[in-house]
Amino acid sequence: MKRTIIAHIVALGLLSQVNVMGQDSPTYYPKSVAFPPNSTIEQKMELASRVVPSPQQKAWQELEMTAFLHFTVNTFTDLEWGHGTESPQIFNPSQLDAEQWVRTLKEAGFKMAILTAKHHDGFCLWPTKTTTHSVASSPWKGGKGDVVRMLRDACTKYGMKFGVYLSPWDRNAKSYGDSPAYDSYFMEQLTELLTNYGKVDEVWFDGACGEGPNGKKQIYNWDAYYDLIHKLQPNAVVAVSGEDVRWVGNEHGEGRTTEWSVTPFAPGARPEMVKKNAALNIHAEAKDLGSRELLNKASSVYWYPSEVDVSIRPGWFYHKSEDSRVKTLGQLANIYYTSVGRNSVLLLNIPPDTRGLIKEEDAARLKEFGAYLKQTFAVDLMRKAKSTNAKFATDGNSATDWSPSTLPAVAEFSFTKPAIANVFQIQENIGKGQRVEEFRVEAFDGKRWITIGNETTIGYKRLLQFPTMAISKIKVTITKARALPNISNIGLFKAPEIMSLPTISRNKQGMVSIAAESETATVRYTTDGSTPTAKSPIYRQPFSLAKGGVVKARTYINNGKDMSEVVAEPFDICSAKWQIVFADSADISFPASNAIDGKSTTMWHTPWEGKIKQHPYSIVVDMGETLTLKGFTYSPRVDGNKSGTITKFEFYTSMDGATWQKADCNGEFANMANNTVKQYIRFNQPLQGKYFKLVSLDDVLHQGWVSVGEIGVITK
Ligand code: FUL
Repeated sequence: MKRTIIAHIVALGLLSQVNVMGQDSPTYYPKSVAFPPNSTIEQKMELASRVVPSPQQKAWQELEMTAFLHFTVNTFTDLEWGHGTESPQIFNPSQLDAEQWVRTLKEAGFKMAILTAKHHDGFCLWPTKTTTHSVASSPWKGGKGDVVRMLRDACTKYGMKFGVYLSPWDRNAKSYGDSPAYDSYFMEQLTELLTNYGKVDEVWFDGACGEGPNGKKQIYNWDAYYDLIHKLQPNAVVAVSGEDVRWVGNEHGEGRTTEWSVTPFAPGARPEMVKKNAALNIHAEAKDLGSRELLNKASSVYWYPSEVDVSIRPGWFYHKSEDSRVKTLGQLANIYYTSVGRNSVLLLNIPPDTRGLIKEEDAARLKEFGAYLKQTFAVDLMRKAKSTNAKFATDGNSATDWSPSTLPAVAEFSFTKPAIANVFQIQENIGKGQRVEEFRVEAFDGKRWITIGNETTIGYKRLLQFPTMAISKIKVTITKARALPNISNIGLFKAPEIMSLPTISRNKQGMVSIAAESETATVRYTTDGSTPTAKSPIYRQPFSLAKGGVVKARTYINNGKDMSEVVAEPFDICSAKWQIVFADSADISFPASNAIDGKSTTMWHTPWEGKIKQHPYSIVVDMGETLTLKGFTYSPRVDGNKSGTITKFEFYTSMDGATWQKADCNGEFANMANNTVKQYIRFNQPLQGKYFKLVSLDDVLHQGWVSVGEIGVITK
């Protein structure tokens, strides 16, 4: 409250200063500002433009790349969320080497390592005095080990920043749910971590809790937690359920294209902040966290920057079954552009395995990723550019420190020798706030101006990828800002192009999309069965193929010099006219309609908890027209989990949905246990029907229930 009153007074003072003097005042608001009552939107924008990061938030932002290490009993039980009942006996890494973790991370360019000192299962990776549920009760190093200490020492040795993840939700602690008792247990754990291990740079409080409506209800004393951290580690940032660093809102590695660090989204988990956000109807996942409309409704804004947390594998913890699903270089590069390149800090998780080592596959990929970044950003081509408009840079000839005095503001540069580039970089001086709301980048290829980006926010860093081109002039126009902006850097780079296979998909309406992992690659395709060549059409936007056909595509990089293999995707009739007539049952999150929605990532899943019915399960689809079926297709779920995947089945068609003919075919999806891929089942005799019915008889894990990614028909 005290802080709010002071901010009001300061804010009013600033407003009169600006009005009277009509000039730029150097007043800044570290972390937040409250708007005086009845402020106009212009006054709010002016104040918001002067909110700046705390010194630790600024230092954190400049790290750009940080790493997560998810490691605990889950590593040994193959689970993502432990139950809290695991025996400490199972924790026994055979070769744990925290120096291997830190060396691997450092070589790839990471600046901080954050360890799950305690995940939701409550097992502590350090010999805490608060519980016996820790490494001290494990056989590892005869109960004398301390993973936190080993990581701390390795970080010190290699000059890496160090952070701790301590899960507030604790499935093991007896006191969990008895709020004051658990608060003191939790704070004792925090105290140990924040006093016995030297400097801690980030404290990560997860917001997750899976207790459900009948679970334990713990009311956390956030005020006390935050105070304790400020006292013990005043330079640490507190993330997610903390007041310094905001969760981006997803776990797949994607920051918003419009990503505001100055936002009405109130930081942390204190009840008054939660209330403020509820009143504005905003949450971490909200699309808009900084528009003028939102600011107009808000009473304060905060410096609350985004952190993008994502795992290098599908899961957060190590699972042997995911060794072949380590993200590709193309995927990691994309994550970099959509996190660091979108005004966020990347927090990439690399989970150590049961040996206590970063697995060879992950280490090799990190090495490639580090080399890719090094090569990309080694030479800033902008250093060779000349500014062609005097109004631009302060030293007349560089791409740094541009503080225009009016808007729109244009900065134009020319190159004596064309610059071959595919990545554009722009940064605001966040020491003076985040201000730009709209900007445009155009490049002259010797013949015409080509728009590289028509974008919104910049913030600490914005990267734009574009197909490799020879640039003789480049122009940046800032069209809209909360206040006159301060650009600290403009850069231009040539990233090595990454070869990747195209992925071809078709939606329910029959529109085909083709994607390459790398935005700088060119995709060429055919629909007539021929092999795509350098003369085939370039894929630019989705096209219709409702009645089916074969799409063949390949990617080209390095100006067409290198090409990928051909990927072919056969499509039959699309499911635009289809409707579910009947499905035995479905979990509320996995409705039967997901089986015919054209999306392989969604699924129909029948209930799996409590007393459930066993096979057969059936699903009946009305195709909206009479077709002659030569077979059908079954796509299993694609999330890596095989549960519910059908192995034995029957298939029927019907003209009226009442009398059914059974298809004459092999009733087994073969080898599903080892290779869960799309199945093409052909009938010995074609069958007519307006309806079809798939009946399950068994599933791969013999659990008795069913999951279906997608069902299709074969008419060709
Ligand atoms: C989530 C947790 O539930 C996951 O297990 C993981 O730790 C991730 C970083 O946060 O909310």
